[in-house]
Amino acid sequence: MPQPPMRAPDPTPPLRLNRLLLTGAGGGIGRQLRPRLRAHCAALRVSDIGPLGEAAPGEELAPCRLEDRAAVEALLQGVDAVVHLGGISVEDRWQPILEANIVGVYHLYEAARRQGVKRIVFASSNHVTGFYGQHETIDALAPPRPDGLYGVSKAFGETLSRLYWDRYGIQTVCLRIGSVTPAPENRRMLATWLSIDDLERLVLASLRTPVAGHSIVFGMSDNSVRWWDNRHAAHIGYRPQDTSEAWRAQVEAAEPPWLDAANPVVACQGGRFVRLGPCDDEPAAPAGG
Ligand code: 15L
Repeated sequence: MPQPPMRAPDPTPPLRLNRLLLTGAGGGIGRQLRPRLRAHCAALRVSDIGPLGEAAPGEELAPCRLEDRAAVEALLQGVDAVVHLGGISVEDRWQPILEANIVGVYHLYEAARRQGVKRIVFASSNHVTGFYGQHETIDALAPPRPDGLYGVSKAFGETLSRLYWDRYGIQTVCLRIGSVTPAPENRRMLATWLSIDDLERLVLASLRTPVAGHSIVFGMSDNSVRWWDNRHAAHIGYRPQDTSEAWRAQVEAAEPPWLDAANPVVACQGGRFVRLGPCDDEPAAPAGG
């Protein structure tokens, strides 16, 4: 099916970092960002628990489990900045979320503190605020309303990174990433869609801004349907170039305009995530005698 043309990427000059660490480099978004980030550093250290493939010129392969404190410490040695995509990126059972997204993120920030790493771009998620309604517009100051354990774990990462900014001066830009797919797949994604080119722009802006402090940015393209207001992140200088509007006709033709306001899956910003998990349901223990 022919796709609407994307706007041409803007020619941003390279960042010229010495060594950048990309965690989660083997995941869906990581695999796409990896070649794009390589141009911006002398060395790109790539990490994941899964396969990383061959090292391209200028890359260092660093397989790592985030729950392994010593391994994370070694991972951050000699690094200027981190783009942290690692960990669980969907709703899951508590134990893997605890290990990767709670303990793992703590290890990352502790290692950053000890190794003197001063800038982290943290892949948070729109699921930190997934229980807000699709009729609402929220900004970074709206209290979290996570739609599952995954959203809770990302809210934890945002809060932990806030502590490490306030106490240790480690700057973090938390990206509440929407839906990174080649094209918006449904009506919800007309609001949440983030093109991979715009995500690259957002990551680079987050690395480039001289003063990031602790910032929260909603990761969306220049969509007309909008639930998120980035007014508190203007200092990041993120300028999305793509828009879901180009796919509106296709999406609307495929999905009739129904809305069951009582159904949280279509009424909440988090979409189907609001009905996933917690996933630890086990048969009830037999009643005691
Ligand atoms: C996310 O946080 C997930 O990582 C991704 O798989 C999508 O489900 C996305 O949110 C979304 O909300 O569409």
